[in-house]
Amino acid sequence: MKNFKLPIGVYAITDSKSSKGKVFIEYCEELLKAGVKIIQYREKNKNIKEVLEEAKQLRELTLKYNVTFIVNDYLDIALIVDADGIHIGQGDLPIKDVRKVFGDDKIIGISTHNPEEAKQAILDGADYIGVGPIYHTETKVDVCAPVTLEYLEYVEKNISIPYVAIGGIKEHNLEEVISKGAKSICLVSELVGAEDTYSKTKTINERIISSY
Ligand code: TZP
Ligand code: MG
Repeated sequence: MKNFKLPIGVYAITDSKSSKGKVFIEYCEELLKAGVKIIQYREKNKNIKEVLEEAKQLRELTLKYNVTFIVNDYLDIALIVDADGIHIGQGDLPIKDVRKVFGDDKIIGISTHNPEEAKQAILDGADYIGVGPIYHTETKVDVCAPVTLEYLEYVEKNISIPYVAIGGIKEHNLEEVISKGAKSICLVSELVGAEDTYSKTKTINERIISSY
């Protein structure tokens, strides 16, 4: 997508593992009501029909709230539900091939862990990159060691496309991430697993926005 910008504030991601049995569409609505402007559907533990059903539900909700909707991993489901974008990992289909099928008007994001991957993402035509895990995280399995604030600083200074900081970010270390210049920040378990997802998300989203 031409001139894509990530919205300043929380980049929300769904996660059934962190959600402590909450009803999927209910905690999603809390995230959106709290002011989140982008949400990624990410589900690693359900079968394809359940994934499709939830993706359809969240697509409806994001249209109602006018929020950008990204699907993790599943190109077929992103196409079926007409998502705004897809988020892929280093081990997934190459960006160039995804672009051929998904089209120029769609958003493609890719997770990166070092400067080489970030530079390659630009060459491949990614619209934004994920930068993480900044800190230790339990949410993503088979994740690499934390990339630390050092890689975040590198991206802030050297990478021209938008990025989202992710991984182990909580209310207590949020300031550190903001201080490096991150404007789009993803907290998964901290928000999805919060006792009051709405209030926690609202507070954190406003803290990021008011820093700029
Ligand atoms: N990619 C890198 S870390 C991560 C993903 C999807 C999970 C982040 O979850 P949390 O709970 O905010 O550490
Ligand atoms: Mg993936």
